[in-house]
Amino acid sequence: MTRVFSGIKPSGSVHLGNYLGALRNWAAMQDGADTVYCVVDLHALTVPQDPAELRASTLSLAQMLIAIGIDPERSTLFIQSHVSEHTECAWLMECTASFGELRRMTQFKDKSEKAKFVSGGLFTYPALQASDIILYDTDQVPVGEDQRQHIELTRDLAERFNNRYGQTFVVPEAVVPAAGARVMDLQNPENKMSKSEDSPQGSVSLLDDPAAIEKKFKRAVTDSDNEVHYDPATKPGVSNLLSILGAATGQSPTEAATGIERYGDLKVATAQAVIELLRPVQARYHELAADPAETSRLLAVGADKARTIARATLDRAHQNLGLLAP
Ligand code: ATP
Ligand code: LTN
Repeated sequence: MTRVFSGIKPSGSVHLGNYLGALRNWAAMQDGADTVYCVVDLHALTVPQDPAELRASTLSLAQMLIAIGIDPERSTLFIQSHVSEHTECAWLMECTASFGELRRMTQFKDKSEKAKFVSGGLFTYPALQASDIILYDTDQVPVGEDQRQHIELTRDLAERFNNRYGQTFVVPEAVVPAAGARVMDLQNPENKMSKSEDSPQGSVSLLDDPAAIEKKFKRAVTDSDNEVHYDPATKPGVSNLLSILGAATGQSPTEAATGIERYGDLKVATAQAVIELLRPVQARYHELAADPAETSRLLAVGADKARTIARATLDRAHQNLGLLAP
């Protein structure tokens, strides 16, 4: 059976880009594949975190994943720091990656240019991500467009390790959705919608209430030529709205434009589609948030399942590397 793995950071509130670009696909892939999903809390540590906030957002993100349809009975759902094999394997991947390769990662370049403090972890982050993936003999990794380069690196590292030490890791591939793979910020449509960027008006949280969603779409930045058509290069704002409307209603962005003539109508139609898309997710989330002990229990079961798989892979890697067995 195909093994699927993906991860998401507890670095802020989950937004529409996360949902359309990745999470919706995570839920859909449960039919017909063996799915493993992880809240990658260690990845959030590349920048300083407030301890109480990190703890709360890790639990709340796990509840959000269940709310969007990840079924802890069918999928293995766990928290990265509960399975220490991830950091152990990260060292093996750091020693497999070259300095030049890590330096070429665009996420590192973007984030390090903006940050006041650039941690070593921000640089080696893709080695930890590669470990997350290869520990589970992963075939497919559902992610948004921005993660393609990290999955390419993971493939290169797995292949290099296998060439040096013999067949050890499965070489994974990225699965990027046709629609919604890169949702842009509503205020700065040249930038992707992001959890950790400070752009509350540009980012639609999955927990925003209908009034807030409507307001954000009504204020979305467009352009001055008043023509509703899809052309991301010259009309980034309008094209982003069409992509969102299309992804929310199961159409291509061009199809979504049919019959809409005014920007105001496009904004209202997109807001309505998003409100309807999120309504059931929000209802389920609020139910789950009322019972944190049950979520913790489910996550402990998930961590046990994950550890069994990860340990076997790491033991195989140690053996092939020539590390002396204890
Ligand atoms: P941060 O802003 O803190 O880097 P993020 O919003 O990019 O966070 P992640 O936890 O890094 O979120 O990503 C979780 C998943 O969501 C990944 O698969 C990523 O590709 C996808 N994703 C993130 N932002 C977008 C976006 N704007 N459009 C589509 N997919 C996205
Ligand atoms: N780097 C990713 C999050 C992430 C991930 C993973 C995604 C960490 N480990 C493993 C897929 C598979 C991000 O910034 N979105």
